[in-house]
Amino acid sequence: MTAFDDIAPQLATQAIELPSWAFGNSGTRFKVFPTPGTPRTVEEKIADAAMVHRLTGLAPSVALHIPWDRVDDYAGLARYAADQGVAIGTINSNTFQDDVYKFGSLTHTDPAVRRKAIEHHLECLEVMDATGSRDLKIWLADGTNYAGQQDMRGRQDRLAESLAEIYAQVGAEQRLVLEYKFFEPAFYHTDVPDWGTAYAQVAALGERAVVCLDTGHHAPGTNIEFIVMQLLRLGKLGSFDFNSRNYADDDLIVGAADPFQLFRIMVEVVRGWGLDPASGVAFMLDQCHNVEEKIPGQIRSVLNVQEMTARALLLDRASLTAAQEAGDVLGAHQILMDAFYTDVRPALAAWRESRGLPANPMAAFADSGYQQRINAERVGGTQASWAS
Ligand code: LRH
Ligand code: MN
Ligand code: MN
Repeated sequence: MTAFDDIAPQLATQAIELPSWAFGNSGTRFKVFPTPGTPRTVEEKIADAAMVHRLTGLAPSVALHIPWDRVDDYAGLARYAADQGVAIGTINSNTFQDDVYKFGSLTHTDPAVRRKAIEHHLECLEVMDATGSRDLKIWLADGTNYAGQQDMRGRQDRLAESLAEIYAQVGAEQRLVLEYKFFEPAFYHTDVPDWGTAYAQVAALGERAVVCLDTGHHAPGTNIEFIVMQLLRLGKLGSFDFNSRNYADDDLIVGAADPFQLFRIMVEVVRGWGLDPASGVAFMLDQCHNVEEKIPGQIRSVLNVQEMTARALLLDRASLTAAQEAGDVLGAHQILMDAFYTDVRPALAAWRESRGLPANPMAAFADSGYQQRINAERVGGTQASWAS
């Protein structure tokens, strides 16, 4: 078995991006439970994210969602973030809550609607120029509810044209990241439902167009680690939106519903050199904390990813390969499970301390008084505009 000291250098480079919207109030379509201390501004969301980073050393950047996080001065916002010790990360576009997009955005039959949607993405690119962000992430709610409602082929063609127009404006150091999801809000067909469609669309664009894999966006039973392997193999895994799901796009804490699945995903990430910063793979959370406290929810999430990454790095690859090549089915499986069942928590706690971080970031947050302070200071926090 590989020793913890051998994997520590790789763990030290791990970075997990936090979504600004995880800090806002959110809920289901039945109820949004407000919580004390909820950020009222994007600056306050960034301050909360920075607290997660201070306690874990794992979360050096924050993803924004436009227009939820729209401000007048993005360069100023980036400076504010830097002062807090974090950077602005991925910029997420949003064409899923305006009336005009009822029948689609980049796929719409009406050129005027497509134009509006394209312009929105160009605005996001301007935000990225001002904040120094690398990635423009696009998730589309586009789709239909009834067979025959629309011409699926035409929509796919218009999507390709719209994306090409956006991609033409993506800077040399920037990337376009296309996220897929198999259903919701559309329930008959979705225009970017799966990794194959996302791959086909980004492959047609060029090198700086890649795919985002949101772990909650697959049908039950899907072998997600296979998709991870394939996209890494094709050089097209741009990013993860990590979360947990029991049913559909639940957006629960990553590693909570199925820790073994997160382990299997991280095993394929390691196997495909996706942890190497040169791979360009961005590890992000895309979660909502509806009933639990939000900052501890984010701390728990990044720690879950770190723990499963450590276990995946501890996998004895040489023995696994030998067992695989010898046709030793149960031996190979056992080697994988040995890594999965390794309790890395004590080693991680000691390692954190050796790096000047709290051994137990959850306890450190509880002891910090931060939550009490923001509860007193922030009155009238806003709801994240996205409820599921
Ligand atoms: C869509 C999605 C996408 C959005 C986010 C709020 O379900 O996963 O990433 O940007 O939720
Ligand atoms: Mn997502
Ligand atoms: Mn989602």
